[in-house]
Amino acid sequence: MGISYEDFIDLSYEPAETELICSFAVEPASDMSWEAAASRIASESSNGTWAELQVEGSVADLSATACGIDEDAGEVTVAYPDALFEDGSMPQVLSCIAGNILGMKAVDRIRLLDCEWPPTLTQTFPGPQFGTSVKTDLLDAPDRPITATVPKPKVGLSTEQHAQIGYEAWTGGLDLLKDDENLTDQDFNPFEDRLTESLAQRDRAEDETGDPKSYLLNVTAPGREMLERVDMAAEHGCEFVMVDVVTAGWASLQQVRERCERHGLAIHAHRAMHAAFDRIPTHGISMRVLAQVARLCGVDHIHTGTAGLGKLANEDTPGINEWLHADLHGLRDVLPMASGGLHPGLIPTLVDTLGTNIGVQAGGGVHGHPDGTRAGATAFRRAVEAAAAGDPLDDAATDCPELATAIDFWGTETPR
Ligand code: RUB
Ligand code: CA
Repeated sequence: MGISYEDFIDLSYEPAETELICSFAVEPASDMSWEAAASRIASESSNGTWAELQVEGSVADLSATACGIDEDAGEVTVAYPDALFEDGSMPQVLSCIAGNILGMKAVDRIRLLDCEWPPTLTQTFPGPQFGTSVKTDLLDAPDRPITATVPKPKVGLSTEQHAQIGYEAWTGGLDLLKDDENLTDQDFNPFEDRLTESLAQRDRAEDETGDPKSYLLNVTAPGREMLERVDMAAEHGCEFVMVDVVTAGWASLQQVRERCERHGLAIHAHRAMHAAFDRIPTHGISMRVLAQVARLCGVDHIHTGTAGLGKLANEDTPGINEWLHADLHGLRDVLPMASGGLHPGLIPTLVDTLGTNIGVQAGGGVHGHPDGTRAGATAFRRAVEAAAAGDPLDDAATDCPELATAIDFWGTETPR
């Protein structure tokens, strides 16, 4: 039998419950009809090619079907049969649904907007070990966002300076110290020294405050080295590791997730480089899908932006967070982290928009406080508590001079 592009489109097709459904925003090339573009998307992302093929047997069972075209919305829906996918392999899944099609000449632009993950495929992935339960099980923050800070400047601080900033931030009131995305194992702040010195300061801060404190240690590295760093984090008593999930890659993340299960370590996902995929709204892969992929692979936290309040461009933070909190065939939920240009004056609107089942993170908005890191941490924590309780920020500032100073200094402006 021959298979060609027409075999990959059936607009009356009703997908089976086991199929993965993907929606794409599409701009067909000028010489392509919607049907021609849609059938090429389904073909190239499953088992077709440009030439008509003579095949025997059941190979057509692996073909995807373009089953919906909405020209007004500019969207195409494609259903993928379960047998097309290797169980639990995110690289393989993405090589289908977000692979060659992104460069196909039949479309001028194409963006993977959203996926409906079927139970069968979903359950071949581990999902998060802890998810939002870290708020209560590892930290004492049932009713408020957890709070984190990243030392600034991002790189260049010595190990001692880094750990000291951690101590100030923890004792000032924050739950988490976080490494920055490009701080890994450099001469000015070697990995193992940073790990031991930061944890020593964490223990000191825990003793002094009586509150649980934790450290998001960036273990991002090539291959085996990353797993060794995960092992070291566990040996020294970390509760979390941080991974730059996009730059490290999904296969590496899957390996880390497996190793973290052995140690009971949670994973904080930084999304540096996501904007290469999601910033141009008409092309690439949406942040929504990147967050879905991260959840399946098993991160416990992921950065999802600030709903437009901070310094970075974000798409639909509330919608992504809602998806991360919702049921996914028994997989655990994920705690979304809001970060990038936040400071106390932005927190009431942020919490109003995103709720309290999130983490909030500030670098400049803590360490740039006129009275330094500890005062900045106190102001940030107080702002988060007030917002979670629904109290006006100005009222909270009356018993927190650090917050009053922060509000005077930064107001409620979005930084650029
Ligand atoms: C925060 C910071 C984080 C970004 C990441 O520092 O640099 O790495 O928030 O962005 P600051 P996103 O608080 O000084 O801006 O969370 O959007 O991935
Ligand atoms: Ca950063």
